[in-house]
Amino acid sequence: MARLLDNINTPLDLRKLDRSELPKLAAEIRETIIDTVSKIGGHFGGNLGIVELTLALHYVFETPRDQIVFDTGHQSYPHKLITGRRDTFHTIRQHNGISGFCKREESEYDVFNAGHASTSISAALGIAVARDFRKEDYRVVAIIGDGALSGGLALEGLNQAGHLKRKLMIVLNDNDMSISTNVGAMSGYLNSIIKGQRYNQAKDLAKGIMDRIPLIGGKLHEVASDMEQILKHMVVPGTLFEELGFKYLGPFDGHDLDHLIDLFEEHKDYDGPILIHVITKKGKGYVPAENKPIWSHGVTPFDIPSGEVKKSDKPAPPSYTAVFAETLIALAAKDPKIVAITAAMPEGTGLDKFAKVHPERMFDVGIAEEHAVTFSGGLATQGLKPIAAIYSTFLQRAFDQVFHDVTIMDLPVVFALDRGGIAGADGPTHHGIYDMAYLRIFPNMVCMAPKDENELRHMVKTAFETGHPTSLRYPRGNGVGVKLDEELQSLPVGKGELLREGSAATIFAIGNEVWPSMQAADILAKEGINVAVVNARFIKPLDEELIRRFCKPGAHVLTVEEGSLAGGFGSAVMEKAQELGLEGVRFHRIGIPDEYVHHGTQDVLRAQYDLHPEGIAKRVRQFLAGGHAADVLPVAVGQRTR
Ligand SMILES: Cc1ncc(C[n+]2csc(CCOP(=O)(O)OP(=O)(O)O)c2C)c(N)n1
Repeated sequence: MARLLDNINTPLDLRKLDRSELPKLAAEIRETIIDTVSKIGGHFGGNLGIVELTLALHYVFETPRDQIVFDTGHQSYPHKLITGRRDTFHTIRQHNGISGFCKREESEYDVFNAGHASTSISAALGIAVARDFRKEDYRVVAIIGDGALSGGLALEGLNQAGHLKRKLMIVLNDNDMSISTNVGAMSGYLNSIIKGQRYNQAKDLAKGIMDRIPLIGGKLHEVASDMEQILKHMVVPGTLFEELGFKYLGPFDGHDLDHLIDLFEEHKDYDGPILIHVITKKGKGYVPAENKPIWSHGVTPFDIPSGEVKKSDKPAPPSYTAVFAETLIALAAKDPKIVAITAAMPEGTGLDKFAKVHPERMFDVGIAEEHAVTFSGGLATQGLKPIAAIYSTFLQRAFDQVFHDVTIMDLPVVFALDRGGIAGADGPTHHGIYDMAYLRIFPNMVCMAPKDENELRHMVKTAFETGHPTSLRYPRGNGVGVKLDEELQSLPVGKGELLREGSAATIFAIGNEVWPSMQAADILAKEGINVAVVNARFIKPLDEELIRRFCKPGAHVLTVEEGSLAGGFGSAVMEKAQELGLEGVRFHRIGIPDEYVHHGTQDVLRAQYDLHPEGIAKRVRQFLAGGHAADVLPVAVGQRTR
């Protein structure tokens, strides 16, 4: 049977449909998402939950003239399917395919790029204010999830929106889930609104009954209505948003297309800030996703009938995340002062496992990285040993808190930065490639990165012993497969490890680029080129002894890092050489140049930047042949890289 979806090239086509046809279209969209994501993975549950909402919005609002801003953007798949990306949908999150998030470069319907949470209200308010400046009259809608609403940025946006009173609609897509179950007082408040709805329904029923009592009914009703007003403010519904200056409507069933369309029709021209609260179900329409909403948030390929994840036949080494969590659990068993903090990522950081063993010592603060860091600072002032496990890219949110609330006071907070380096299919918003550059600049910081999962274990232990703010960054994915030492060791702070001697050149590598550098050295050795390889271990403090030893006049020194070249590890090595007065060294840095890294598999992207053994070997050859950019210190520190 012909699909309606096949004729929807833009929302204009959608608006030509009769309302009665929309449920069929919704079913086709769900089917397409399930089919595609089961094959190539991706964000899932949130997309299944937002199908009706997306259709109703595009049906009523005149997009792209009216502007719809999605928060985070991981739930934009239905939106993509009806805004010209149906035919490329199978490429979503694939190298050179369409993005898994909203992207202005991709479509005029993608109003604002995202990937990090809690931005939609601020962005939409900016758009609304610009519209008013230009005396135009289009409508602006922000869609935000209950998880994203826990972010400080969202609350800052609400605060100003309620104050400015511009024409702006916020649709709160409340599925009671962040990636994990949503946490915090705001989440509790939203739940109380939902319960309050039942309370209101009960009140309505009571009112109806009273109205039907002759004579005294009217009087009774007056009293009851006063009571209801008082109770309403005491107990609940929508009042927080109303106090903030919004008209609040809801909560409504976010899967009732007809009602959603009526609702948006009726209120689309409301002249002020309005918040419409809808309740949706994560995973709606696909039972395994409805039953396992945490799994369904972002999935790898799975079998559609059973919902079983497709496993690879090859046994894989444990993930860095798992090794981190197990090590932390072991350390915490011996040290009651260790407490762990996550910002809405208990599963992603492995702290869900920690929470099972030490529930009272794990704090999920919601999507609130800034708060997570300052909260950790507070814990540290009282002698606790906080470890904030935050993805490298999300810690960027808390740059000032690391500075102001931790490093200036030299508080021994540990930052465990998972997803350090190229993250893969989530693309530019999610690659953790700046942490070495943005953390090493702070006095008092110790920054390290393990070469493999075994070294990670020792670094977790070491991080608690430095007495300073300390970061350790490790990549997304499985470890190298090395043997894990039984005994945890304390590593000497600021000391690297010479892994291989060689006279032609020296590679200073950091973190997960150490073993690829060793493999590159193997490749080169077969060609008669012998290079030394140093596992730097520390980005800060650097091992001055090793730098002095290898940075001799005329020496060829390469640095390799899965991070930004600007300000990163290689820059640190060059700065140190200059500081030590080591002149005449020829440097070449391998890493991420001054551009955003697109999405794709980690392997493909690493190869693109010569961060794999063959790439490193190629660069060494080119460098030694003098055919590639090399800078001679201290004349210049800038360099071409590719
Ligand atoms: C700053 C930031 N921290 C963490 C994340 C990881 N993250 C992506 S989606 C998500 C949950 C969002 O929940 P919600 O807004 O309720 O949307 P839902 O998926 O439930 O529709 C989280 C924590 C992020 N994208 N950005």
